[in-house]
Amino acid sequence: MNDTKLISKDELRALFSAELSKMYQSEVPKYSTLISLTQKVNQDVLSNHPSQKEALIKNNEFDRLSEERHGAIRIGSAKELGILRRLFALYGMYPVGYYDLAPAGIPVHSTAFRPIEKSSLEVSPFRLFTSLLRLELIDDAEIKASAIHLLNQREIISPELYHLLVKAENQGGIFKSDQLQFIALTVDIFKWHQTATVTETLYQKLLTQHRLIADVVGFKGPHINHLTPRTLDIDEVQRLMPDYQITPKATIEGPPKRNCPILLRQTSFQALNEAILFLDEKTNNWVKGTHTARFGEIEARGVALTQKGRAFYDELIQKVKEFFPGEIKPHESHLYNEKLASIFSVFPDNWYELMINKLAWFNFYPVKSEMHHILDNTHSHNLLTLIDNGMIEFSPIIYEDFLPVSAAGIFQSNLSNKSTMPLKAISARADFESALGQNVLDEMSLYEKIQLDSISLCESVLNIRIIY
Ligand code: OOG
Ligand code: NI
Repeated sequence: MNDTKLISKDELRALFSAELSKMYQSEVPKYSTLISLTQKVNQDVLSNHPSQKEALIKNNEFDRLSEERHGAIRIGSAKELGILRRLFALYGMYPVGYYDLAPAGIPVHSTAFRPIEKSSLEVSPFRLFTSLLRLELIDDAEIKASAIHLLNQREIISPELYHLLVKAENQGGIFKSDQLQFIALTVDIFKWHQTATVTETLYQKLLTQHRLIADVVGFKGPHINHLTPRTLDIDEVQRLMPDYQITPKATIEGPPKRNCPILLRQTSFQALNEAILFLDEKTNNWVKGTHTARFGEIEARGVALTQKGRAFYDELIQKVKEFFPGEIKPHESHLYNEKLASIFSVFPDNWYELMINKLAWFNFYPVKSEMHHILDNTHSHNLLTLIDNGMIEFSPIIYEDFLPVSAAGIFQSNLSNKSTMPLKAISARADFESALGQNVLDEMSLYEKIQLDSISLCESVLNIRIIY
């Protein structure tokens, strides 16, 4: 093998995602169950709806589907965020979006590390929702000091991995000969540690501040807390979960079931109560305890919305929250779903309307046709006319990001209800970006670029200028 050949970031990310999934399956057997269930439901959808299969193939989404997942991690310090940003860049994963969870009473702010180019997304859209604890929101000075002290001492990256990282930064990527070790050492960062790094007394104190604080500060590293497969029919997975001995949360987060799916719908099962060990400072023996952090989640993805579409979505979801401000109980789920559907009935539910009203982002394709030569290239053509004349077709650009209201719902359903903190809703985006070492990328610009590139391609194939 040629030692100094670089492996592509896309290939590296696909392997990393697969290895992480393998590890999490061995750690959390219920995650394996969730994968089997999702695969079964996806198979059924594909065989019962050949047109949906065709659409996926056409949109280059078919191949990525079975490998598609996102994960989530929680980290404790600016230093950790900075180093992970450098590491993920080598996997072609860049920070997109700023999510402030403080208004929902959760002491973190987050970004999603993900690929950004269309061609990279087609190879592996793997994303990691990464939350940084906001220790400044701990009000107890003594607990805050212990947490900061512990996190300052913690090294989440091994010296071997740091060495490979610096080498890769200098040489412009990972050599094929280093790839296996690089991936294995990266996966290691996110493994579960059964032993806490704090005494039970301190753990209990951290817990009184917030469950998330105990989850981050009490352990050696940022264990992956869930991996989420993508399903083509989330309502069906939700319905079947109990048959697989999995209890889902009462409702699916996000928009209602629609003919033309928008954004993101998610559901999860309760975090597991897991056995852990604390070191008893008096006897120097390990003592048994429990910790709840890791859970299961599945999601269905639809079209990415434009600023206009997103503002409309936010307005409607806000209305729903006004009717159902707290966590929805299982016996209320029927009422909730009815209300959700009725409030969203004003949101257009066919692709053409979403497109002409510029509510969503689309890929445009020139249709293979002998008619092209009749197009007069001495003047510009209107995109809509070209669509109406059958010269151009379009398909949805899939949403690759997250939703803060849904994320808050997922966080909360896995913490206890008591676990929200009354936090002042002060956004700390500048602090987050300075810890990160760069500004987060703007998701809207990324979708807009994909759409514009697709129009440019139509222009060059049809040899005309197009106005949109
Ligand atoms: C992340 C919760 C949010 C999502 O998909 O929006 C989330 C966490 O619990 O760390 O997973
Ligand atoms: Ni998630």
